[in-house]
Amino acid sequence: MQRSISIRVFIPSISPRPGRAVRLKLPSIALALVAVGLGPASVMAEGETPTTNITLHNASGVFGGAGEKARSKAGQGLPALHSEYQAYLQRADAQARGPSGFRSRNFMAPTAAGYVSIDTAAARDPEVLAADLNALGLEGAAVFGRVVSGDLPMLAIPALEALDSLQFAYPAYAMTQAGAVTSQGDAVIRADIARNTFGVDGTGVMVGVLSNTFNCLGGAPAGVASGDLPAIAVLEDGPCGGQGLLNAFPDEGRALAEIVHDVAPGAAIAFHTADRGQANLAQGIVDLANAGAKVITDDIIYFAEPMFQDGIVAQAVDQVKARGVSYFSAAQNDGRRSYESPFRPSGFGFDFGGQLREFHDFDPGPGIDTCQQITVPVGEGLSLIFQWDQPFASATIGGAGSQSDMDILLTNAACTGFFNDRGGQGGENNLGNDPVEVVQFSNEGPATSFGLIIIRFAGPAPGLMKTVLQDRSRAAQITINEFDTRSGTAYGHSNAQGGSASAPRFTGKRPRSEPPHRFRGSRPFPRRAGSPSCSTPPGTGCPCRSSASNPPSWHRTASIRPS
Ligand SMILES: [Ca+2]
Ligand SMILES: [Ca+2]
Ligand SMILES: [Ca+2]
Repeated sequence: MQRSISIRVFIPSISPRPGRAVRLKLPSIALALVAVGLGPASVMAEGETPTTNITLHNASGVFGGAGEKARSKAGQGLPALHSEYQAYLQRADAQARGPSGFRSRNFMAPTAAGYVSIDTAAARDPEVLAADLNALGLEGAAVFGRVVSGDLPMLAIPALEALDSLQFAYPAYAMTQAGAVTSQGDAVIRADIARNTFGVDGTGVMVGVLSNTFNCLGGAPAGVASGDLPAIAVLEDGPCGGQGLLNAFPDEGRALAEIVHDVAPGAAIAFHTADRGQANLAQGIVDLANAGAKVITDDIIYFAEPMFQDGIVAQAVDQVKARGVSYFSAAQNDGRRSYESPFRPSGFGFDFGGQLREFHDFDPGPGIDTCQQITVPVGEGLSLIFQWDQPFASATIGGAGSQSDMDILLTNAACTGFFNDRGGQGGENNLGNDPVEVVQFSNEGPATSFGLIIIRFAGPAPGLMKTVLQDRSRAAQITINEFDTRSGTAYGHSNAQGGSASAPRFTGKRPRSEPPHRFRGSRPFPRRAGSPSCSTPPGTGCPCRSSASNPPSWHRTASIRPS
């Protein structure tokens, strides 16, 4: 059944300021009126009653029916994942292939053998939530602060709704940082020179490594035999055979360890998986420090880590830093694929439950443009993370969470129809939860031109909003065609107060998507430092420190793949 909701057009605040002309670009929704042929667009003055409705294709899938916005404890694609998995189990070939044969259309979904890695926030006591989730079959539960993470049977997703102990649950969307070059790390950071000059080789120091997995491909014994690896203490390995971005390249942990061994052949190495959610990564950082690691490195980002404050993983980094650990996290390769802006009222929006839900004006000038054009080539996957500068509920026990419900929605090029039936939309009810939305979309064609709209659905306008195109290599093919601010993309624990960001140094052929000047000398590879971040205790509000006042420490590394 397809339902739709009526979208009304308001123009309450477009009257020009004295002495200043308003250049009104064809507003997307006014365009929509014409495009869908539902009658003449009517532009109304403030106070008038809207009379013209338009219909957005399948909008009910994003917002629910009229009236209250749908609120589900399991969000960001978890219900869709459950439906997909159920449909798979009913297929004729599922019996033979088993749970491991399941492949979600959501290319980000962190699934493995019938389970999905989730991050959850407790409504009250995290230990009570952990017990409730364990009763639903959660594997590898980890508790850190307010967050409980682990691998949940996908069939148990509907049961989350009934848990009083649960505030919200999301898939633990994450990614490792892989490259195409094997271990040039030694020469790149000139460790060979340092060893000879200072007579050091890491003897007496333990290095902790966190990444997806260590020995799913089975190469560890050979690595030890060939001298590429020392004997490694594996505190916890990740699940093998996992799907999603995080496990696209298994055993990056072993690749990292091989580089560490090249650089510091005398150092002991310990590994802990960064899989199974943010709490497991945070706990793994602490566990490595407890095991004696004095230097810890990882190449993971969880997409829902806060951009504007220290989340639980960054808090774990800060914690071990205070104990004397040096922490290095890969800053990844997202260049400047980020849009940053305060919320600008456009005067346009739609009526939902009797209230105006206002669209963001992307045009910083006098014009108004509520539809940001983007190009997604056929076959490409879009994964867009959207956050705003309000407190994360998950960052602190008892925190109030987001005061506003902001949405980001992927539409057709004219911004008249949603694609929620083919991908994940950023339309969660965020009030009291984390201020984060994720858009996930695999373009099966034929269209390549799309639009993005940002909506202030409820609560005050954020002071700063930010999107990051967060995808390995594929994002280079996706272009933001207007109002692109090309802002910094390093966020999460690589931006923590206590950590240092590592950027891969380019050592091979230049990808055609990047201009040559970026690769001269020892410039860091594409990622630009300096997403804003909070300097105050999390949950108490979120004044941001700018990139200028928070210069990260940059360290060169090589790109990696396990040998
Ligand atoms: Ca404007
Ligand atoms: Ca536009
Ligand atoms: Ca929202």
